[in-house]
Amino acid sequence: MQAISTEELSSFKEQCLRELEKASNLEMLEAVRVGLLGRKGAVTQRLHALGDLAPEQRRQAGAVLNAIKAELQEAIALRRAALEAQALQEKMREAALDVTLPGRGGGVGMLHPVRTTLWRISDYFVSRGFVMAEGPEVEDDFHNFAALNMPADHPARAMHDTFYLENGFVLRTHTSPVQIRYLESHGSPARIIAAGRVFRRDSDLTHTPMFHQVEGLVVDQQANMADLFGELEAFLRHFFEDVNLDVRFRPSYFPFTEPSAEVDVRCVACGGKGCRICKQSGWLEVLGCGMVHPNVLSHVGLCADRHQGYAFGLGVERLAMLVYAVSDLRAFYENDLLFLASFR
Ligand code: 2U9
Repeated sequence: MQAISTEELSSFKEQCLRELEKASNLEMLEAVRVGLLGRKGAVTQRLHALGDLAPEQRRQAGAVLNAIKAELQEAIALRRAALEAQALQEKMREAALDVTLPGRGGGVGMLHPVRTTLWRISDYFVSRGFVMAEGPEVEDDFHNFAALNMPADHPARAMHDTFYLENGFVLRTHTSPVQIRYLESHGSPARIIAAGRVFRRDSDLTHTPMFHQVEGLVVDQQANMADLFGELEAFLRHFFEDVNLDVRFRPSYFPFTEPSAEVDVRCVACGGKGCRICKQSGWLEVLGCGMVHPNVLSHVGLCADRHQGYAFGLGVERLAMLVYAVSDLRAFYENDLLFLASFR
């Protein structure tokens, strides 16, 4: 066989290196490697063909070819490392998260109108020196009923549409048990308000099974009906933002107060002329109140001869409906964002 010239081997090497450079990804590089250094690759075939040469030429060409093979192996390794780094960069770019992107649909929340109303009411009474008291929503029969002068079989229990739980417990039907617990632990004098959720089995335009009450209680040695009426009139004029608002007290009945009264304000919708909201009466009932029944004082261990007290209670949703002119109480609890956002 004819000798292989140095020029030919050098141009073969250049050609191999150009092919290598054309490999733009790892798959192409592997194909080039097999095409050059694989069992039937161009370099391998040339090495096999050395056997046909005369010994001196075989030695010379063999040395050059082996040097080319080593150079190609090194070039392939370098190219593979570069392509692997490039592939990793691409993968990282694709998987990258832009943590500075703004979130989707992140609206700003707001207080529920019932909560705003409850806070307005309790803030007012706190400004009048009342202390906020709290208690459990699951109550026993004594604190929810018996201590409030409603012994078993008392007809007033039926008015409360109670949710009964196991072992004689109930979901509190009013916040009055909070005051009972407060009087049990603190005694007299007391000047407190209890505000929170109460539960009754009732649901229509003006009732939901869960609603909120704010109740107030003053117990000392001289609390009287005149103070009670004055306190409530001032509160209602503040709440409805009308310093001349007409307020009237009507005799009523509650088991836990004696005497008892219901409180009306001149209709804030029609000014007293008569409308759908006041059912043409010109007045809106907004509160209940009275002097704490002596039996209630006795139940918390206070001597009814030496202590007296007044109490009042209101439904927060009812007042919220009046100030915000909402006709269906259930709208407050349907989670309609359009309805709720209208109170912003
Ligand atoms: C104690 C003693 C007496 C709380 C009172 C009312 C009158 C009243 C209603 C208003 C609307 C309930 O939500 S409503 O249906 N409440 O009319 N509540 S006096 O009397 C008490 C409380 C605690 C120890």
